[in-house]
Amino acid sequence: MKEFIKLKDFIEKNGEFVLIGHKNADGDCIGTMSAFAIVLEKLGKGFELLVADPVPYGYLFLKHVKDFKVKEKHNCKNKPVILFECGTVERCGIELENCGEIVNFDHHPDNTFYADINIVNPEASSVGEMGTLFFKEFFPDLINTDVANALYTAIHTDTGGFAYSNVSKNTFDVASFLIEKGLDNQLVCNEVYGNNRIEKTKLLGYYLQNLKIVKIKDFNLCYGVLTLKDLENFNCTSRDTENFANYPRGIKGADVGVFFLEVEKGFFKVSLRSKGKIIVNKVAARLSGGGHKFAAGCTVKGNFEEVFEKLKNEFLKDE
Ligand SMILES: [Mn+2]
Repeated sequence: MKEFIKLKDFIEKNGEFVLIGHKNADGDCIGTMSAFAIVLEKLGKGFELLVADPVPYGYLFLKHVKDFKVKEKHNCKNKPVILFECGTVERCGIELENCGEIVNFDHHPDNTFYADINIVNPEASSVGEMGTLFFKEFFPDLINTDVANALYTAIHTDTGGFAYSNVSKNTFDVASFLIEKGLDNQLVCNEVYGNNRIEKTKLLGYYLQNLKIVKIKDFNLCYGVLTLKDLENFNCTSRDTENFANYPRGIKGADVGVFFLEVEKGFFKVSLRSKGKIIVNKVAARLSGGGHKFAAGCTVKGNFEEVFEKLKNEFLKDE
């Protein structure tokens, strides 16, 4: 990408950076931020790492992730900022003041190109894939096992383990390159997928036990719901529900899977996943959310029944 050279200049000319992820940052976002932090450190640069929500436990093994600060507001003091996977500045969920030059590093098709440097590639499986290509081009000697593990975490989690429609030849090429650079893929998979709290696994059991499947027009939607009360009953928080959205789609006969998670009293985060027949980001966008064609989300106000009706009505409006 020709914008990569602008990012390289941006990194070289500045000394202190603010790296910021999107709200409810996922493995892709967190892994890529970790990789950038390691490379910046090796270049002798300073940085702060900010997110709006606590990092899910499975990513805490990545370098610098324990140093992520959870913030509602932040004064950037005119330092340069890199926003990861934020289609708009607001998407970071942190109220930012006095941003310096901004880099927008994303792979979502609904990105609004709001920054001074926009590096947006909707063809990429993940920002981890984009980050790997960037480092491979400009800082190949700085990619060690820690960087490779962080980028591989990003790619592996955002592609469902190389399973989704976003995977391309590039995705496998960068994975292969990361192996050359010392990737410990077993460590990554054990940490990310093999380290679940038992409370989380029991919550997952309850969630799966209560999945339902309904027909909307000509397609089947499978969904699961967790309320704040459910989380409390299982001694869990929203941090324990990462990837829960992928299970309903995995059901035979389901075209779309939906996970409804109550994130605040009377507000549900709605995560939509499609097997490929139904496009879901249009519906999410009409409910003030967004995302990819086959993986999108939004937050909707109401009790569960109201939220479900709103979503169903949006699907009915689709041609
Ligand atoms: Mn991503």
